Amino acid sequence: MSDSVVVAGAVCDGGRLLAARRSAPPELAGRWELPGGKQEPGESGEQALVRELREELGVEAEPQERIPGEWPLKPGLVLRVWTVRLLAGVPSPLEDHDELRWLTPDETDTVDWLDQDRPAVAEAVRRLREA
Ligand code: 523
Repeated sequence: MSDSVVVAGAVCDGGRLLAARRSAPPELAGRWELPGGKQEPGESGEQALVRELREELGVEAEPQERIPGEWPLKPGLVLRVWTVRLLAGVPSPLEDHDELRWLTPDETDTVDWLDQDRPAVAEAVRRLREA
C-alpha cells in the first residue's frame, strides 16, 4: 500500500514566510510548522492543500511549486510541501494553531520548527532570498 500524505504550504507574501504554532496534540503543541494536513482519498495534493489552508487559516491560496522531496513523519505517512501564494484573505489561526507569524528570511530560525519541516523551510527560505 502506498504511504498516506500530509500536505503543507510554504505560504510566502511580501518576502516573508508564514509560520504557524500548533495547539495540539500535546507532544507537538508549541512547535511551529508549515500549515497543512492530511490528503483525503480522491483529492490531489494541491486540492488538499487549498482545503486545509481554507479551513485552518481562512484564506484562499494557490499552490505554486512542489518543493522536491518528501519527508517521513511516521511509518506509512510522509510530508509533501508546496510553495503557496495568497489569493484572498488574511491568515488567522482558526483551527489547530494558536499563533501565526510572518518571518523574514533572517527570522526563520527564531521559531522552533517541527523537525520534519526543517528541510522544506530551508528550501522555501532559499527561494525567498532569491526572489
Ligand atoms: N505534520 C508535520 N508537519 C506539518 C504538518 C501540517 C503536519 O510534521 N507541516 C505532522 C503532524 C501530525 C501529522 O503530520 O503528526 C498530521 O498533521 P495534522 O494533525 O495537521 O493533520 P490533520 O489535521 O489532517 O490530521 P487529523 O486531525 O488526524 O485528521
